[in-house]
Amino acid sequence: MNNIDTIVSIATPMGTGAISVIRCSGDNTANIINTFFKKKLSSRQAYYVNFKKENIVIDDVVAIYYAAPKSYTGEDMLEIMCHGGPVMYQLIINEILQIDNCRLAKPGEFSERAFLNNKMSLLEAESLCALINAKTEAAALAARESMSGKMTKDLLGVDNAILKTRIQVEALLDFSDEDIETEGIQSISKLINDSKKEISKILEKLKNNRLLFETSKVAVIGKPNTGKSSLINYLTEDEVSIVNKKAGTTRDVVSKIFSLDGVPVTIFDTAGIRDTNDLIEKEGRERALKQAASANIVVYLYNVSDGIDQEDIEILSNIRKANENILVAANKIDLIEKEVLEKIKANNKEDLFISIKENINMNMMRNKILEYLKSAIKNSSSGLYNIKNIEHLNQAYQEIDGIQINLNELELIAEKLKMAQKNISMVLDNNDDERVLSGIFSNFCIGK
Ligand SMILES: Nc1nc2c(ncn2[C@@H]2O[C@H](COP(=O)(O)OP(=O)(O)OP(=O)(O)O)[C@@H](O)[C@H]2O)c(=O)[nH]1
Ligand SMILES: [Mg+2]
Repeated sequence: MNNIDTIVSIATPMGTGAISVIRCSGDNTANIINTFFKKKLSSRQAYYVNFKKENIVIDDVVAIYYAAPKSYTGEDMLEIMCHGGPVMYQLIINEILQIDNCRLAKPGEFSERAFLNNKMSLLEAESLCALINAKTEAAALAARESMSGKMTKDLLGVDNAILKTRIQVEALLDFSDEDIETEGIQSISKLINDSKKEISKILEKLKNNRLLFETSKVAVIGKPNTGKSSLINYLTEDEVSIVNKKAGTTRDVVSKIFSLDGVPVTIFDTAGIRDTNDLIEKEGRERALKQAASANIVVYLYNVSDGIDQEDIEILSNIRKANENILVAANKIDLIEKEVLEKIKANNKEDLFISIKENINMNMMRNKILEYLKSAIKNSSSGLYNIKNIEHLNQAYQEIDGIQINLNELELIAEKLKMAQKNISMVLDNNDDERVLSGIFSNFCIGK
């Protein structure tokens, strides 16, 4: 541990507040305590003390010393709670930085040290990162749960169960007694089914939670006057866009971030697409198509009274070239007779039929958007919910799912179980250098 810098950072948000917390971690912590408090602090006790530069009191503070290894980082640590405001904490930090080998911490460096000192698994560190970056309450709660190590525990449980199964399979390979074989195969079959169910449960949770940690993009596209701006206002419960009976109301792309049942979503309202000579409208149309290409999903609206015409088909095929995830919805169903609607529905079974104005089938709309988002993840989010983790677990599931329980296939069963375990260990692996080097810690905020 020698020659490692002692790192110093503000641990509370920048700006004004009643109290600021400064954190130090490293070998020189005791030196900092001696220099500025001129007394010994017992570990894990709060002291009300003066932070002094020579004999001048800079601030009266509460200080807690955490002796290694019983600290967040596993190193000697000190937390100083000084009076709030950037001037005071900066004064104190500047003084501490005068001590040998003390420097400012990089983002996430405390957690990185905690990880390197085996204080937390990479999975926990990643969950912590997800917690810090959570955009909605649901995201924060899900991150908190996985940070508590539950997911790690569940994964370790499956890993253990598969290992147990492998041992039974290997043992069976050495037997030729028929009774033992029948009993053994039954027991293996049960163990395999249990593991499959458990992996599937964890996988589902990962997929669901994953949506919470990235802001998905939804682009609303359609011809003029189909209700795009009305939909944005409805979903965001806000007057984001101007709604008007005049076609061509929206010219620019308007966006708003909101929580769709806890899932952070940025929704984009776009200009209605039609053939036009109006240069501003033309530009709006180009922007709308660009937005459709970069969104996770496109909601395509048409007016149910007009039906899907040639122009819609052309626009849709244009969008489809860049984005396959299109939820098509017919709006304004309040304007047509029930019997007519039933006929149109029968001919367009895939579409969703709604009335934004009269709030018909709008819950279905919200659920459909969420369902589409789940299967339309574009960018790889950070942390536990990384696409790679999902792929590894998926692979583990496939391996186990592919097992034929048969006495003549014991070697193949053992091999598939081994592969499943290998994939689970990729998610669990504490020493996954690639992930560490890819800078997961740099996504953390300063002071964490
Ligand atoms: N009857 C009925 N009218 C609706 C419904 N949804 C929207 N409208 C009306 O349709 C008109 C156009 O709505 P907007 O939301 O401005 O449509 P838009 O697609 O954004 O239009 P542009 O920006 O011009 O492309 C407004 O008068 C809305 O009140 C609906 O479900 N039923
Ligand atoms: Mg509009």
